[in-house]
Amino acid sequence: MADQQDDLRALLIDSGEPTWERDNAKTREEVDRLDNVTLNIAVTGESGVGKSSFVNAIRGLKDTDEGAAPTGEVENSMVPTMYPHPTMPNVNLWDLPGIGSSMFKAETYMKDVKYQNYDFFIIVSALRFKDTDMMLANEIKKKKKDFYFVRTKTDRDVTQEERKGVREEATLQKIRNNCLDNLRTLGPPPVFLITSHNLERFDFQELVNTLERDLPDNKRDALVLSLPVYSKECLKQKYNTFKNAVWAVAITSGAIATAPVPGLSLACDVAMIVSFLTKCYYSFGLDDKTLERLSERVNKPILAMVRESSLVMAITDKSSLATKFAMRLGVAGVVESLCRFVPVVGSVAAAVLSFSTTQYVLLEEVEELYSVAKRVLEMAELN
Ligand SMILES: Nc1nc2c(ncn2[C@@H]2O[C@H](COP(=O)(O)OP(=O)(O)O)[C@@H](O)[C@H]2O)c(=O)[nH]1
Ligand SMILES: [Mg+2]
Repeated sequence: MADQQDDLRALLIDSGEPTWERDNAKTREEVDRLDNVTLNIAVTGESGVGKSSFVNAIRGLKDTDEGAAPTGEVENSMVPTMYPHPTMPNVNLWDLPGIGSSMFKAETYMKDVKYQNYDFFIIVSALRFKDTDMMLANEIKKKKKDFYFVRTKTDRDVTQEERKGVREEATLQKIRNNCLDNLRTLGPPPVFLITSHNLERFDFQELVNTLERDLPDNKRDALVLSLPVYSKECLKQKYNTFKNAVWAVAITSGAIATAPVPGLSLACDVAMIVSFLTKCYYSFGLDDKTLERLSERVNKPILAMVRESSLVMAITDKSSLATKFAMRLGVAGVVESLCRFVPVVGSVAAAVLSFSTTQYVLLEEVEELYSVAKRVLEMAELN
């Protein structure tokens, strides 16, 4: 990403406007992909294994929250239910019908659930490995789609085995080997032991890392930004994604500085910054709803601490955020207007100026949100 940024900068400085226009189209795509890419994740498996609980967990919701997938219910539908992400509407979780239900017909399941609509499948399994798990894995593979095998309710197994004096590591190893043995004919399949009741435990981070590696760039970013903040590592991944996107946002707003309308560049910069930072604020889990949920879960008063940050308060009240940035960028805006009087070289200089100002301001603000989010994790005692 840094190389890309340097290349674009060099192009800007050396080649003048025609190249600049072309590169701007490229960076525009980069900015758009944070907004416009859609990721559809299908969650499948037998009835009662914990599919709906998994869907809720990765949307950062408790089973009892408004909009959560109902859990502990008998499934009798053949229709996949879509659960859009509460704050990242481009990430959809699909709770597929349980394959243990009476309406299920093995031969038509994939067609009935419209398999072609999903980016990949998560097969959820619990307790014992079942024939249906294998059948599902085979069917998905036949359709040339990827699947990840998630063995959930691991917390229960660990507790039960501990009562018999078996250590956690040994229990995990036994479950893992059992899944791998059963799926062996499909090559080395990706198996992850998790509990939907606590994503920090076991292999959830490993699942995220694997998905990150497998997904194309645009889908990977959508996934990372949509996950709940359950650990420092996960927060850091989000922070890096935003930090890497800053140059694209800055360079796009820099292009607008070449427009021959005084004042336009400032207005566009501010709108873009407000939208970018608002996305960051939601992704870092700093909105009231998410914080209230976390406070309740860890039984600590976190919300008040977050409100001490003037940036967080400004984002909560969008109009004050716009004013804050209009003032900060205003000084640079004056210089941009002056540069425009010098043909070609002048407008390139204006673009570069706006690029660096915007980049500087954005990096500083993403950093502040990151530091607030880190303090939240510390208060919640999540590592
Ligand atoms: N201990 C524990 N219980 C779970 C876990 N995931 C789901 N459950 C429970 O298992 C039951 C069935 O879960 P549900 O998500 O409705 O299964 P579905 O039919 O596959 O959608 C519910 O009572 C859940 O609370 C988990 O990771 N750990
Ligand atoms: Mg369900």
